[in-house]
Amino acid sequence: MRNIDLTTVVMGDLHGRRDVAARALADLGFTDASGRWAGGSRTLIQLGDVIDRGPEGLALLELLMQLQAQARAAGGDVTCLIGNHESIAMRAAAGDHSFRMNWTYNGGGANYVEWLDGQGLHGDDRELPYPEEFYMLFGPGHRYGRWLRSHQMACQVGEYVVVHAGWAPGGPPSVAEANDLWATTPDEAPGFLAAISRPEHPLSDPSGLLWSRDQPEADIVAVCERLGCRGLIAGHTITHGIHTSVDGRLVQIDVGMLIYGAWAAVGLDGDGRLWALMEGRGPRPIVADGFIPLPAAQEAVRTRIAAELSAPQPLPDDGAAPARYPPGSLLRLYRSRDGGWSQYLLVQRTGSIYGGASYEGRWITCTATGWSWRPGIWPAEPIERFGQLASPDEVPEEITSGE
Ligand SMILES: [Mn+2]
Repeated sequence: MRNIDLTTVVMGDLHGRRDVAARALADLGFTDASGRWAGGSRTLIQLGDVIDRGPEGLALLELLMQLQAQARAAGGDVTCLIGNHESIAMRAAAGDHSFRMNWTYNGGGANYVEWLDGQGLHGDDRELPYPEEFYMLFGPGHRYGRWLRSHQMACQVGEYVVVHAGWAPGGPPSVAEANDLWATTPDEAPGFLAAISRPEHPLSDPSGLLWSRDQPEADIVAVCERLGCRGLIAGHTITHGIHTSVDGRLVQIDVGMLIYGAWAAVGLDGDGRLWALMEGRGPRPIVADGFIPLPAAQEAVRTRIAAELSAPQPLPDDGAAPARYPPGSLLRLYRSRDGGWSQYLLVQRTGSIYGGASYEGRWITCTATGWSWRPGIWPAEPIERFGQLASPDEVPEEITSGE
């Protein structure tokens, strides 16, 4: 890997795979045999989603914090961007119960288990909500939370803008503006929650920097023109390889390191040319739209997963009994310790989402202002893992029976 002089390397979603990250850093010459920064004046960019799902998200935070300090002392840098998973953790720390629930149902419990293990404790990540002390790891009073607040929303490298997920045409007009919006966001709740709840805030925009998926090509073209860049380098959506599209304007690098256990990244050489970097493979220049698959060992896994995703899902007919919770089941998905905020799902049918089974029905929320519901759909696996059958009298009858 060191035969090309790469001034900057961009790495995607690590999701708790400290093992994979450590191998990448060593293979790419960023660390020495003792794990210390050996990248000199080079820059490593991590584009978010360091925590959640995988087993060592907190250890990865520690590793990246240390490397960043060592890199800066050596004239290099480790630039970290916020991913949607970091944003969820910060919202959870700010006391947002909706996001405390959302976090668990999106892999946040892995950090909780890791945190318990670190103290020699055992626990069950289904014991919702977690202790306040755990959530506070990602608040402004803890060094993890403070460090996340020092991250950027996006950065520019050569002719490219690097961002976690994408960029809506109506989003911030520049990288600097996006970073300003984040830098001026108050640290403490409720100011934090009030600021990020504004529709223009990049932390929350569902089609924006942290959450965008499947952006139309015309939007990518418009955004690159607006930002004045050659293209976007982004992660967030697993592409099972490095995928370049829209005439080089979108380079997607979340290959799924969590699933495959192999690292991948892109690098820029001194002339601003982009290279695909993968574990066990020589660097390959990215010169045109196309797909660079993972090495052969991972390719077998990729083929299997692709086959599973494309296979017809053996779902029950609409209204038929799902695997575990039949229509009519009332599930309690989350309840705050004081009982003042809770979320239920009244199962009405099974369906399909993200290529897998799902539960559909009435999402019932109880807040300080009362009860409300909306239709919703969620993957079956986390519902079955974290949801618990509730007694019908936990929810007012007009909410479960009304039109
Ligand atoms: Mn993401």
